Amino acid sequence: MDVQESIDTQRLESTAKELVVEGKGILAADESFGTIGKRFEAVGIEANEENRRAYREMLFTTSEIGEYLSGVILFDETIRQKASDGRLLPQVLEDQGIVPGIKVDRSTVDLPLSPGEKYTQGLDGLGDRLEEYREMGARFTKWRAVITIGDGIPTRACVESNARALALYAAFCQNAGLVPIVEPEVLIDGDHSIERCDEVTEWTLRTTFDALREHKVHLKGMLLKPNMVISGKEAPHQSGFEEVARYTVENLLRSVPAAVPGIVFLSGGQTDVQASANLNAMNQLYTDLPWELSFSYARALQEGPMKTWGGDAANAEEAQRIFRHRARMNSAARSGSYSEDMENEQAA
Ligand code: 5MM
Repeated sequence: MDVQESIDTQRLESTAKELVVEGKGILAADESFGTIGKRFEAVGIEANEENRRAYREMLFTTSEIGEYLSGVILFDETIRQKASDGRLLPQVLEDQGIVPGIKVDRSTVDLPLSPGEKYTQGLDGLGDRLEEYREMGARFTKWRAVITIGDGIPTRACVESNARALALYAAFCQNAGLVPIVEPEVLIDGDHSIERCDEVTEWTLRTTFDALREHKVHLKGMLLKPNMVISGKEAPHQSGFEEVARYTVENLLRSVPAAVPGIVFLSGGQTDVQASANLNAMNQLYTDLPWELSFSYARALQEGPMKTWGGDAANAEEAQRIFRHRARMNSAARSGSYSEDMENEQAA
């Protein structure tokens, strides 16, 4: 039997399309214990289970948020938690018209014998975990690989081992009827130029798609979550929106098959306004692309609301207003209709 006949390709394709529907994008709320702990600590929130639950309930119950978000990526703890009214958090999302998804990697470890490089683990037992998540209402998944630019790195060992893991993950997910979001992130950390980021991103994407094809992944039933092609955070020359947009889209045109329905960027340490402006520039400059260009931001959607909420229920309404505004800005960026004036509307 043809492998494509053994999986429900139609269901995968329609979920993938739903996630990149016009005007909507994805919220990544899948920070693991360590990551959310660091983000909470930075704004003075105590990292405990109740605060993580209350914070995510605050985000997910924001009114009108389903107009701007198609999906939310959850963490294992979150998919099992309930809102104050007793509904499970995935149900809260469904009630907002948002598709629940789940991060299924088990974070990065140091790549052995490769100083400065990471490998993402989590393939063992993945098939069983996917069955459980599907029963809990998840319809899509995410796995993040990390590629670091530095002196003599990335190595071929790092790029190829992570690409292989991403492809195996995607194959497991499609086999379980879940749409995989494949996230190979080339980090913004460092003083490298945009040209170096371009080169490493193309190598990473080409290697990842070679592996996806080898594992017979149905490209129409997956999404890609890449970094934008951008100057290193410490680079002396910082590229503007138009340069980032052109480098990124030209790179994707060379590296990503047209069969992939959508590309949902990570924000990777950009400011929230920068992430909106860069996405907007891409959609303004390029209007006839084979895939949708959308967002799957964590920090660039959450920075403002998390700081304002600060662990105090009294601030929830204001935090939700800021969150709704940020989601609306990125929704506008999807069609190239975002502008600085729109940012100022909030301040007024
Ligand atoms: C790169 O991180 C992903 C996108 O977030 P940004 O928009 O902030 O770059 C994000 O989904 C990330 O994978 C999660 O926050 C989980 O990270 P950890 O390291 O906790 O698994």
